Amino acid sequence: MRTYHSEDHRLHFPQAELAGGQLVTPFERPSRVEYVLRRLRERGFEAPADPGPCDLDAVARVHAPDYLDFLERAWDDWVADGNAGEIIATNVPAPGMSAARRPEGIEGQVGWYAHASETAMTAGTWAAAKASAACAQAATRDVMEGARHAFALCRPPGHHATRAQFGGYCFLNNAAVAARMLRDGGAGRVAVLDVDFHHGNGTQGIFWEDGTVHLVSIHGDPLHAYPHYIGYADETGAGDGAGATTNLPLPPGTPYRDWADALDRGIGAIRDRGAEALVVSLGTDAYRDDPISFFKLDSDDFRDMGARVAALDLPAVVCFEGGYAIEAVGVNAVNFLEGLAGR
Ligand code: Q9C
Ligand code: ZN
Repeated sequence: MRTYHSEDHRLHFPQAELAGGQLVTPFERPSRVEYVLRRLRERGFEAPADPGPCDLDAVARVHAPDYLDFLERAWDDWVADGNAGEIIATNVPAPGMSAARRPEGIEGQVGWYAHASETAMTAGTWAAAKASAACAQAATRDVMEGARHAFALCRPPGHHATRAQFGGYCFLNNAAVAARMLRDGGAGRVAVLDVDFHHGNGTQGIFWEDGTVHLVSIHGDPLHAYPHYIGYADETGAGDGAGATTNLPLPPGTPYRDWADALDRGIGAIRDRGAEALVVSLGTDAYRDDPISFFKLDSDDFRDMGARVAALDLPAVVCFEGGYAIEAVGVNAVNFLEGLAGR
C-alpha cells in the first residue's frame, strides 16, 4: 500500500483556534503528520510518494467555483482590508437573516463561506489544502490503476468541508474528491465509510442527492458533539440519493464493542448497496485519549477496525482525517492500515 504525502501541509498552521472561549494552539497541527510518518517507517511501509500537483478540475467536481475562488484570494483580500490577524469568521448568515446577497467585503464573505469559527485561515492555507487534495487524488489514481489500497496522508483534513463552506479544520473535501474521481473513472457505485469521531457533514451534503455514492458515518451523537446540527440517524438522503446516507451516531463513552456493532451495520449497508470501490475517511479521534472526543477505543481496536473493513473485499482509498491525541495518532492510523492490509 503506497502512501501519498506532501510537505506543503506545513503551510497551514494557524496560531490560534477558538476553543472553550480561549485562543489555543490548534488541535489540528502539523506534528500530527510527523507521528504517522514515523510509524509508517517503523512498520516497514513503503516510503511516502509526492502526489504531484493538485487537479483543480477534479476538485471543482465537488466544490462550487465561487468557493474555490474565495479560498484562493481570501488571504490577499483579508490583508488588503487592513486585518492584522488570521482569518476567523466572526459573523455568519444565521437562520432568520435573508442571506440573499453575498457580501462584497471580505469580512462578510468569510462568514458566508464558513460554517464554524474554530478554523482559521492563513497565507498558506490554500496551498496546503490543494496539496492535501492532491494526496487524495494520487491515491485514487493508484486504486483506479489496480492497486488494492492506497493511503492519502491528507492534511488539512477534509470531511467537514461542504460544497461551498469550510469549517471543522477542513477546506477541501478530500474523500469526496476521491469518491467523485472513482465514479468518473467508471465505478458505478462507491461507498464512503467515515470512521472519524465527527460526523462527515461535508461528504453527506455533497452526495445528499446522489444515489451512486453511499456515505456511512459513525460518529459522536450530534446532541453532544460537533458539528452539532447535522448527523442524525433519520438523515438518509433525498431525491436520487434517498437511502444512500447512513448515519450511525453513538453516545458519550461508547466502547469499541458498541462501536464495532455500528461498524458491522454500516458494512452490511455498504454490501447491500453494492459498492464497487471504497473511500475511507480515517480519523483516529474515536481513540479513548483524544482531547476533543468521547469514544473509548483502544489502539488495538483500530487494527480490528481495519480487518473488518478488509472483509468488504473492495479496493479502497484511505484519506486521513482527524485525530488529536498527537502521539497515538500515528499508532492508531497505522494499526488501521495494517488491519486493512491483513498484516
Ligand atoms: N473544543 C476533524 O476531526 N470542534 N475535525 C472542536 C474543541 C471542531 C474536528 C471543539 C472539531 C473539528 C477533521
Ligand atoms: Zn474528527
